[in-house]
Amino acid sequence: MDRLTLKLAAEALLRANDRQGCTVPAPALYPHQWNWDSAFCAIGWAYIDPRRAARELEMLLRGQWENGMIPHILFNPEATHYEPNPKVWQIDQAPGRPQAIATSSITQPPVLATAARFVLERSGGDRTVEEILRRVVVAADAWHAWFLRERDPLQQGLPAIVHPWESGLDNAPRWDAALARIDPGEVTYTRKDNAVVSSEQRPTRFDYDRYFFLVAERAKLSFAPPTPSRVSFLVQDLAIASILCRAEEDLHALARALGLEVPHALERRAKLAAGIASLYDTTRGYYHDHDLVGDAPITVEHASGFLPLFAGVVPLETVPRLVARLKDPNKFGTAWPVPSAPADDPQFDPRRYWRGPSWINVNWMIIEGLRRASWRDDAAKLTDRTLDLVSRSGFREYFEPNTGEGLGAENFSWTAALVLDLLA
Ligand code: 9YW
Repeated sequence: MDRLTLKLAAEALLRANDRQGCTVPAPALYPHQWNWDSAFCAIGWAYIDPRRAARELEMLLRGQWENGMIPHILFNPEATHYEPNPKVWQIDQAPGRPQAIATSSITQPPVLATAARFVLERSGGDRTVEEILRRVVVAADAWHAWFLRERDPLQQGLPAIVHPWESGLDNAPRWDAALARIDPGEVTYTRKDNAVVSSEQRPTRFDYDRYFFLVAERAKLSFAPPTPSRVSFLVQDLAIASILCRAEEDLHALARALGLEVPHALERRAKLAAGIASLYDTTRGYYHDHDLVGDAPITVEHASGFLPLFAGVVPLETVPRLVARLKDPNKFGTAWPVPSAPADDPQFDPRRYWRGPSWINVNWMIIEGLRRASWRDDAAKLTDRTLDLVSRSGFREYFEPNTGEGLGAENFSWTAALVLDLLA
C-alpha cells in the first residue's frame, strides 16, 4: 500500500468502526467503548473531523464514577459477543457508579487529556469543539486526582493497578510473579476471544483464571480503594505513572488554552515525576514497576520501560542508555520494532499479545517521547518503519516483531487512528 492509499484506508476504517460517536476497537473482538482506545482514536479523528474527535472523548465521560474514575469499558447493551459481560462486574451495588450506562469497575491508562489537547490544537478554533473540551477538562481533572487519592496508598506519586487489564498491557510478563501468588480456586467463566483470534496469540488460561478472580474480588471488597494487605494484586505501574504524568502537563496546557484553571495538575505532575525517577534502576539501566503486595521491585523488562520518555521526565544523561536498548537487536531492536518484551527475555513470545508482538500505540508513544528528547533521527526511523509495517500487514491489532506478520484482531481502530498522525 502506498502512503495515500494507507491514509484513505485508515480513514475508511475509523468510519466503519464508528458506533454513533464512539469507535469500537475491533468490531469482531471488542464491541464496546474502551477507554484508552477512544483517546487514541480521537487523535486519528482529529485529522478527519475535529468535532467527531471531541465527541469521541465526550462519550467517555458518560462512564465517569462519582469518585472521578473513568472506567476501562463502557458497555454497549446491544453487543453480546464479549466476555466478561456487564453482569460479571457486579457494579449494580457500587457506590457512585453512573446510572445511565453499564461499565467495568476498573480503569485504564489516562490518555484522555493528551488526546484532548491534541484535538484542540487541530480544531482551528471551532467553538463546538472548545465547548466539549471544557467538559473534558473538568472530568479529566477529577480522574487524575482520583489516581493519586485512591490508587497511591503509600503516597509515592506512583498509581497502583488492581488488575492487569488496568495496565492496558494485560498479559505482559512483568505481572507473572504477582499473578502466580494468587490461587484463584475454581473460577467459572466463558471466553469468547479465542473464537475470534487463535488462542496462541491470546492470554492463557492461567491469566484468565486470575483476571476473572480479580474482577470478583473488586465487587467482594465493595470497590473500596485498595491497600496492599487487603487485595490480591496491587502493582505500581510505570506505564500508568508515565502516561498520567504526561497527561497532567497536557491537561494544564489544555485548560489554559480554554481559559480554565486546573490548580493541581502541575503539582500532581511533579509528584509523578519524582515517583517515576524512583523506579529507575541505575545498575540494570531501565525503569521498572513495583509490586506492593510482594513489596519488591519487578525487574522484568518491557517496552513500557520507554514511556518515561513520553512523560518527558528522563534525565538527559539517561536517554542514551534507553535509546541503546531500543536499538539493540537482542533487546528491542528487532526487524519490526518495538517488541513489547525484549527479544532475549526467556518469556519473549513473538506471537502472544503483550509478551513480544509490536503494537502501534506503544510505538506512537515512544516516537513522541524520542521527539521530545530531541532524538529526531531515531523518531523518524521508527515512524517510517511503523508505517511500512502497517502498509505491509494491514490494520492489525499487533505484529510479529521479527517477520512483521499481522496478528490479533483485524480492522483495529487505534492502529488506523495513529497511522493518520504518523503520516501527518
Ligand atoms: C481484553 C481493546 C483492549 C485494549 C487493551 C488490550 C485488550 C481487552 O483490548 O484488552 O479483553 O483483553 O490489552 O489494551 O484497550 O482494544
